[in-house]
Amino acid sequence: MHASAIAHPNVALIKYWGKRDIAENLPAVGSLSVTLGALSTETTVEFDPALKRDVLVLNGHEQPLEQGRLTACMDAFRALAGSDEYATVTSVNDFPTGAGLASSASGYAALVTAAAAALGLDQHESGSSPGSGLIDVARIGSGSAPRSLFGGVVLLSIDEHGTNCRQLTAPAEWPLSVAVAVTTESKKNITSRDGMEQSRLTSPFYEEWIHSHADDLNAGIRCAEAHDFPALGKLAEHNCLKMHSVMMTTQPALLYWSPVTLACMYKVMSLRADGIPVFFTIDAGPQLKAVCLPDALATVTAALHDVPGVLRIIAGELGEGASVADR
Ligand code: 2P0
Repeated sequence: MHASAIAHPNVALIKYWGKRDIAENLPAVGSLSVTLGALSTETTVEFDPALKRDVLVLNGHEQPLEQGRLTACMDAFRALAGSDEYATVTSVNDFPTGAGLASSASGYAALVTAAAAALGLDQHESGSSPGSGLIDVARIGSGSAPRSLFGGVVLLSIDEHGTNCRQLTAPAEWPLSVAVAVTTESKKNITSRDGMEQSRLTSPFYEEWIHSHADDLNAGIRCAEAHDFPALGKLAEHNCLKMHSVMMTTQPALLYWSPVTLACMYKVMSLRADGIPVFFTIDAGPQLKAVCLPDALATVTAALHDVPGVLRIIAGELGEGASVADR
């Protein structure tokens, strides 16, 4: 009753910030993302009838089960699987955890993939894609996690039934590269979960963010389907800055950028002015992600590496969806 799975984090180009339903962890808006092949989480789930509760060991350290997040996800999984056993979940990230690099997305995607494999549930799902049950369970763990179940360019949409998620383009179908400029290895002070609720309650721009989001998402889908890189870049930077304007006008302010983040933004804009196909996006942390066409990756990586304060660059191609590593 154990299995391991590997999943990659993802970065949203059309972002999610704010919830429709806190108890269900249902995002207020859909999102469009790319899966990052260069970063990985490996998670092992071992069900054990002797356990009286779930246990989480993250990067070698047992964790307090904060906010009941893991428990809520595992309870949803047990309901789906018709099981009542608790499990030990052992997860390792090969990148900074809780620092705006979507470790919760890859973590929960790997968790549900491993848990399903441990119980043989994945063999009942149709085809090779995760079924809607697993998508909803991953979402209970983290609103961005369903996206990491898929590779390439991924769409997460919200409707009256809950969460839907699917691949828009496979990595080989539309090859893109991503360079992550790591500006700190530290954990952020405020989690996305708490931050987005504060934004909903206090930012004067929150309503407009929600109101204008469907147009951004639909335009993003059209760009991905047409493989229109320049149009996707313009839209993604606009959507990113719109989300950060909501964050900055939250009370107390959520200012996730550092001076190094800003310097990287200027660097990306100047590369683009020189004809390099690249755009930036930034999440709930100071790391900058530069998305580019594969031929530009070496130039983009070198340019960001030279920005003072950048600690290192993690660069690579788009990754595949979560997969079982061992059972
Ligand atoms: C995103 N972020 O779309 C946005 C952009 C961060 C900024 O989804 O509460 O860790 O677990 O659903 O998924 C981060 O939020 O939050 C996130 P929960 P999650 O990628």
